[in-house]
Amino acid sequence: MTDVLRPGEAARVAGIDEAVSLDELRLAARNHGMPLEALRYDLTPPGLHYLLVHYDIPFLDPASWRLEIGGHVATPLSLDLAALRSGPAVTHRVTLECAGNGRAKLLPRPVSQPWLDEAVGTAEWTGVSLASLLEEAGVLDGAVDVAFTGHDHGTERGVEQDYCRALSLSDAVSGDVLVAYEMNGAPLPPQHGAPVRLIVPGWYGMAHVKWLRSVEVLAEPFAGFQNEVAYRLRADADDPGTPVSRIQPRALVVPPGFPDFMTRRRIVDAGPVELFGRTWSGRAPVTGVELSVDGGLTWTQASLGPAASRYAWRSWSFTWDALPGEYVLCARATDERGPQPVEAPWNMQGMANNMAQSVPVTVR
Ligand SMILES: Nc1nc2c(c(=O)[nH]1)N[C@H]1C(S)=C(S)[C@@H](COP(=O)(O)O)O[C@H]1N2
Ligand SMILES: [Mo]
Repeated sequence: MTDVLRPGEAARVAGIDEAVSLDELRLAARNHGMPLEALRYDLTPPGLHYLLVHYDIPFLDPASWRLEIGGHVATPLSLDLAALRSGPAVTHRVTLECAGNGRAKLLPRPVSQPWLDEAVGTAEWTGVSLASLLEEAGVLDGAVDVAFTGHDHGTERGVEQDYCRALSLSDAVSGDVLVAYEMNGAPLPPQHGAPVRLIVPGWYGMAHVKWLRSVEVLAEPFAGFQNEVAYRLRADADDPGTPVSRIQPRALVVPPGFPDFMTRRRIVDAGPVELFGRTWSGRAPVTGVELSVDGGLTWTQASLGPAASRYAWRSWSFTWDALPGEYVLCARATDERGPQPVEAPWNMQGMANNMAQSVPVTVR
């Protein structure tokens, strides 16, 4: 059955025994994750970076593209790509993660893009600071929010819309927000927002508006769908919920050994096994990573690698003396606000589930 919801209808939650549907499979085939073995790269090669597109990837001509900056400002700006590129360039290394990462592991499962653990990637984004563009436009007194609109258009739960997200004015002008035109030193690929996207370091993916068309300064609080309806942590359909914002702490391990084709269960030879992974958090720096080989019953500290950037993942490693048997590896990160949970934090839309990853392993 196709889920075309009427305006205002809540996202659907699957029945306890309901399998992933063709609609969810279609979304999963369009929106791919990062294969976990690519955690090895400091910078994710663009084809391996996860991808999430609500509607269609728009077909845009960079030569005629313009960015309109307007609303509650003294001097509206209309910039082409050359004007944007002539501004002072800034580069930040940023880990992006979809707020729906981990959704498919929730029970019952909210029906949407069915991510497991892999909706993540790290890139170097180059562009102009949003704060400097807003300063040039001259934000007027009384401004509260800034709305960012993309060129893509669709319907979602019965509401027709351009993809649009807002930040508060204070979040928009602080925290190194970028209007980015390069990913890892090359023009943005179409699927990642060409020619220009927003980058909001430390925030879940939904804030990083791709195919950016306009920046509008608002004197009233923004009430658009993606902020008020879609990206909220709700306990049930009547709960107005709280907005999803910064990335919760997470650690992932590169699955060791080799996989079984169908189940992806790992097979490892007994002896010392060098485990390697990444950890990140958008709310506070990660202070530690712990590893469990018994499914989360007992934990041991792993070693953290150097912190290369405050907005990007960090490596960690652990030597496991593996004896023959069956194991479930788990990794969990801690930041100054606490560790990742071992139980999934359930909410209606399956957002911000940072429950610890588990990897079944057979040691032979
Ligand atoms: N215009 C637009 N921007 C968007 C989206 C979108 O559908 N349209 N998806 C958002 C979501 S939900 C995520 S997780 C990130 C994904 O960025 P990536 O595909 O470059 O990894 O883009 C965000 N920006
Ligand atoms: Mo997302």
